[in-house]
Amino acid sequence: MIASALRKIKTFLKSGKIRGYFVRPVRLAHLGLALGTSGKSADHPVWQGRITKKGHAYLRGPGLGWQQPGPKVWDLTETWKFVRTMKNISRKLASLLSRVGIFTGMMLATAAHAVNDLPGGPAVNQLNFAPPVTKIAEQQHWLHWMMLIICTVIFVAVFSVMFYSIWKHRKSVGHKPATFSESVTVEILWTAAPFLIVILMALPATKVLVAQKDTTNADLTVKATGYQWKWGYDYLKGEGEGLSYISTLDSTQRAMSDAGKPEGDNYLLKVDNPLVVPVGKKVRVITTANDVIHAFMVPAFGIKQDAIPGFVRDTWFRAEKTGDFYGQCAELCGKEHAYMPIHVKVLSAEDYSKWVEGEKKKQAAKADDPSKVWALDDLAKRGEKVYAANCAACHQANGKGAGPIKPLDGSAVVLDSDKLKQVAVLLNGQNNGAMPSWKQLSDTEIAAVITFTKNNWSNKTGQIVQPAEVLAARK
Ligand code: HEC
Ligand SMILES: [Cu+2]
Repeated sequence: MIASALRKIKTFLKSGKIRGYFVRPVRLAHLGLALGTSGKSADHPVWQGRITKKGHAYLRGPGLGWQQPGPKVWDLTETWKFVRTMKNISRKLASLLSRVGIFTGMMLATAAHAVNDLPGGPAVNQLNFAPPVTKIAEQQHWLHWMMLIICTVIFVAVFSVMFYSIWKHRKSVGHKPATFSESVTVEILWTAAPFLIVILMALPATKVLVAQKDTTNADLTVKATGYQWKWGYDYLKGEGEGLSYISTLDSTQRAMSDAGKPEGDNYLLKVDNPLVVPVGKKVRVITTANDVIHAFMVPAFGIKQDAIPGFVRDTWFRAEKTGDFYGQCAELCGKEHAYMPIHVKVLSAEDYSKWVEGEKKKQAAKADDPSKVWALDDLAKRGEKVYAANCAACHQANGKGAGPIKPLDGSAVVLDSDKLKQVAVLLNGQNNGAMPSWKQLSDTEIAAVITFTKNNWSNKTGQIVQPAEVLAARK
């Protein structure tokens, strides 16, 4: 490295631009300095300079031979080395930057074709929080930016002072360290100032936090229950009281995921039955879970609340806009954690009333009379649907199960002539919940799915379980 640098300098000196006449006084001053000669010779027309391989400088003036080797002129060669390194670095940086540029350009181009922002849901290349739809979310944004700005200002101020001081007082320019230790003024200042700043940030943050937790005086109370892997919504109080349904991932989404071919802006966010709420009304969401911990999160509303089995937690929101808003289970809850999205549909007051009416009618029509006596074929047909919706994810469509999930095809429990055995498994679960309890299904649904399993695949028991038998077993 140094050898080659020297060679370059030698060529430069020999190039004629310099021989016999130092065109650049600065350079000569350098050499002169290195040789210990006076700077005056700088503009003498007939000085000649040369540098040996070892970095020694020779100087020849009028009437003088080559002077004995002076001190090494590393300053020149080092300067040259530095310039070369800097050039190298900047060239490498430029090529890296252009490569990064090309790469992101490609990514943006492909992404732009594939998906668009989902209003109320995630945006393409989203950096900021979701656009707020509630006062709370708005305040969270404000807090976030306020604190980020304060932190940035402090960061820049502290590091500027630090770097400036280090640079300005470095040893190589001859600075001697000060010898004082302890300064009461400074110590009081740097304790009091951060304390004040923290208090200033904590005050508004606490205000928002308290507002977030104030779930009183709700217009509507909905219980959200986390299941592996879906949400159950029960309207407990307010308009729509008594409505209750399960919200699962839309089956087309599951198919796309299985095929590895995502499509659409609401990929894995589309559900069969969204949570429907009225606009401008305070909605209290009570969260709990049936199996493991889940979490109910809707970013646009600024809410995120754990749903814990055996516990009840709550949160609230008042949506200020109608529309569709999306969230997801936000607590790792098993292998299909990514498949239990939350879709909240905010309707105007009239639309909401209409929706409630319609749902009430539907539920009444669907409400199965548990005392109805079914024919085997009808019940099994109904059971096939229940099975596909609830059981096939684990036991497979062919009833063979997988790994620790026992097969139902040929299972002793399913074939047993004591029908109550399987009824008990479905109502209570088995093996500490490895097989979950299905008591949230209706008597008819449970009776139907049992009848289906008892008369499908190689199971040909001819047995039928009537809803009344399930109802009786519940007690
Ligand atoms: C989350 C996965 C999962 C789902 C969903 C599920 N099961 Fe199971 N099921 C299991 C596991 C695991 C077992 C085995 C438990 C054990 O080790 O004893 C099991 C066992 C059973 C058994 C007992 C089998 C035997 O031979 O002991 C029956 C009956 C059964 N399930 C029926 C159903 C029905 C009907 C549904 C739908 C309503 C269903 N399961 C949904 C996981 C599941
Ligand atoms: Cu979950």
